[in-house]
Amino acid sequence: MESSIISRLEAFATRTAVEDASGLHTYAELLARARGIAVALGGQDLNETRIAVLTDPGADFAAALLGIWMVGGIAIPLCRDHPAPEISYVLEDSGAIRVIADQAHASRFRHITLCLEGLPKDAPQFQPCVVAPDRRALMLYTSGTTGRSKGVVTTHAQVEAMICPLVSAWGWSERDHILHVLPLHHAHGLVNALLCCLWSGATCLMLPRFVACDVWDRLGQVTLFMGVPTMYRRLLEVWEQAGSRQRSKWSTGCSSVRLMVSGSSALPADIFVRWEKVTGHRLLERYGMTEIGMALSNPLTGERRPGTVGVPLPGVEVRLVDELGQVVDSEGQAGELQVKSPSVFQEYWRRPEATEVSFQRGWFSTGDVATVEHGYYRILGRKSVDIIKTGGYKVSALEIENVLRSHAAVADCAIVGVVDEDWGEAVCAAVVPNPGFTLTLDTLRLWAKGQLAYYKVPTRIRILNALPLNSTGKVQKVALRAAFEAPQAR
Ligand code: MCA
Ligand code: AMP
Repeated sequence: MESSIISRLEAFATRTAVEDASGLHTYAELLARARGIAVALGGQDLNETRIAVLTDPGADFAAALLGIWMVGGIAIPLCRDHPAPEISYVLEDSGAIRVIADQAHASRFRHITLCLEGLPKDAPQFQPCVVAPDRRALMLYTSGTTGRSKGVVTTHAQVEAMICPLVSAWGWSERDHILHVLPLHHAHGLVNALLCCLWSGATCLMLPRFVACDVWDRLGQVTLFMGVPTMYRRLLEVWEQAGSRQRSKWSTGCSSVRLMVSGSSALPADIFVRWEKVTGHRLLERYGMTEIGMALSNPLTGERRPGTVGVPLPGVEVRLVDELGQVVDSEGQAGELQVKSPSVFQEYWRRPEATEVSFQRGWFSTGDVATVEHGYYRILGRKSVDIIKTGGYKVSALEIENVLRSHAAVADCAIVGVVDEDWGEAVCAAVVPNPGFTLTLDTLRLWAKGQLAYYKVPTRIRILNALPLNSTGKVQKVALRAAFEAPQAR
């Protein structure tokens, strides 16, 4: 049996799968393009060879993903905004042997690139390979507490288990039309938005990137929208700055939308309230993680409680445990959230120890602390101060520290996530300069931009003579964070 997503897509042949900058693409065209790519990859079972993808958002991206799956490869979506060191790290760590790229990005890799422009538009004789559901399908890179990001590997069955509960819980159907503005190298944009859409035979309208006015202009054409809280805040800002005719046009457009979802980081209560006032929609907040897909969601029909992430999705078991690993079952008591579900990932790529320590007797430990209140879960924060969520992206403080320490002027540094209205948390750096060097935020930022993804580049800096340490010699990050948050520090 070929991968079940591919056989499902065949049933939607004449429907529009993707609308992008180059026009409309039917499901039949998408599959034809995927066959062309599969043949260019050799047309035979790749046995889980890693193939990276780097394109602008659109039908090419979807076709590349499907083409890789047609020949049993593991797909690794890359981020087009990442600087060369980040991309090289992912390629080396994953052992990817090819990058499928569009014209805009192909020149970045030369020798291992398969440029989409030169590939056949179809290979009608080609039959997708038989790929068992328990074979590896996807690798997404995500940060952890231990430094550089890790490849989260999911099988075809696990990808399907991420899609199916969302399709049923959020009522996806062929009639849906989603406005897609999320990055494609993370589960939010890839699974929740794109793959759920294709699985349902719906249409995905993919914009080149998130631009608030463009989103407002397009909302009237769709039935679904998904975003991170920073996007909703940006949308509210431009709405509030617009004239009254524009405002009313944008607000009225939202009546065609049946569902708007927020996730990837905590949705502030003020955004929930302002969004409802402006659009009439109560945002559906849900909780998930690259390693598990989505676990908790407010209901499609029924009460959506602001500040909570709802209840377990179909097939997902969750529990809270205390510091000793004992299950916490009293109302309102905080514990670490653990998850068991068919959608939980298989492994961190080539990191068996990291995989093992992230499970406790079959339960995946998320590192998030939560409570249950009247049946609904509330996320309180992360167990580790070294994990920062900024603009919906997860970043590791340790990874940034390691990079900054390689700068000649930096003797030592500490990175903390500081509460920020726009980004949720902002990446802030406390830096001890080497004697004889002067450091400014601008010079450090400029340099860091060449090394790190844009959302990992510090936005604020404090120059210190020494980092504050506790009695065991560890940096006092909680105190540092408080110093950044103090009103006089802003
Ligand atoms: C961008 N900038 C930042 C940050 N991001 N500065 C500080 N902190 C940040 N986090 C800077 C850029 O460097 C640039 O600065 C300027 O802001 C504008 O950047 P631009 O690229 O235009 O981005 P943006 O439009 O400002 O980006 C905001 C965004 C983006 C669209 C909200 O952050 C985004 O796409 N977030 C989505 C993340 C996501 O999908 N996460 C899912 C992972 P300069 O002008 O100086 O260069 S989580 C997940 O998948 C799990 C499963 C889940 O639960 O969903
Ligand atoms: P990632 O590792 O990038 O997949 O991000 C997963 C993390 O995002 C989770 O472990 C949470 O910390 C955070 N997250 C996702 N959704 C929410 C939410 N609705 N509220 C708070 N945190 C969230």
